Amino acid sequence: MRNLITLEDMIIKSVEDLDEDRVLKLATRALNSGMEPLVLLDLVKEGVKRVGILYENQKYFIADLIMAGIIFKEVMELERVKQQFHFDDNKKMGKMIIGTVRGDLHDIGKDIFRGMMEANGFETIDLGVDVTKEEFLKGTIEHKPDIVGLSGVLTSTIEAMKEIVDAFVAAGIRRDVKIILGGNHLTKESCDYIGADCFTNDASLGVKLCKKMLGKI
Ligand code: B12
Repeated sequence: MRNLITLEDMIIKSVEDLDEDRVLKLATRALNSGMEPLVLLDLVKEGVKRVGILYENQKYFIADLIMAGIIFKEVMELERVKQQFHFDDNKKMGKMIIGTVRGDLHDIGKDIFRGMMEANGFETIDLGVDVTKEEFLKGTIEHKPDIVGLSGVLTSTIEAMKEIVDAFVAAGIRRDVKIILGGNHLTKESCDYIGADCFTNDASLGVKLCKKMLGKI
């Protein structure tokens, strides 16, 4: 147990230090010794959160944020982590369309949530990043999803998310879909302001909320 705690701390610290090689070595060692991929991703998330704080405090710069993003994506590419996201080919839970909203290029959290939805039997359509209200409307009319997922981490995405929900209301399709928001900055108040059905900053909880909204649990 003592060793496991040490390994967890080392993973967080090596992400914080942006030591790419060490992160990948430690992550591989952790997975080989039985760590759940989702636990590993939470540790990496904690590490990049620290990178974000160092950036805010001007100890790190934009190149360091880029590096944190690269490291996160490399961990997501490790075979055992990828397997976590692709075990259910029988997509009958429902259909979701998802994207990171206008003005925001952060896609790591979106990709994790999309992967977890797929692993839980949802068919997903990913519109990518910096997605406008017009693109969400077009995609929704074309694919007829049960759920629309709006992702964003920048504070400014509150307005972009509201624009999208307002566009759905104006087009008369708001009641045809459930809308879930994801991002660390979201609160109950912002969710109510945006007019979505629910929000979360935890991808696992997001999957549960989607199942609940469709009456699958
Ligand atoms: C990596 C990173 C980047 C990378 C992104 C790479 C990529 N491909 O995504 C790059 C370098 C591009 C980047 C750019 C910028 N970034 Co940046 N970035 C980060 C950093 C360090 C990590 C983000 C991340 O991936 N976290 C890990 C993921 C797993 O967490 P997550 O996104 O929250 O996702 C989880 C949940 O929210 C949820 N979830 C996510 N989406 C969805 C969707 C649904 C539907 C559901 C249900 C759930 C869900 O599930 C996920 C797993 O649990 C954060 C720091 C931080 N604290 O997050 C800053 C941070 C987000 N960035 C920040 C800033 C300021 C910027 C820039 C403006 C910097 C600049 N001056 O250019 C630009 C903006 C570019 C743009 N237009 O988007 C600020 C945002 C401040 C704010 N309040 O708005 C942060 C918080 C750093 C800081 N502390 O200052 N960034």
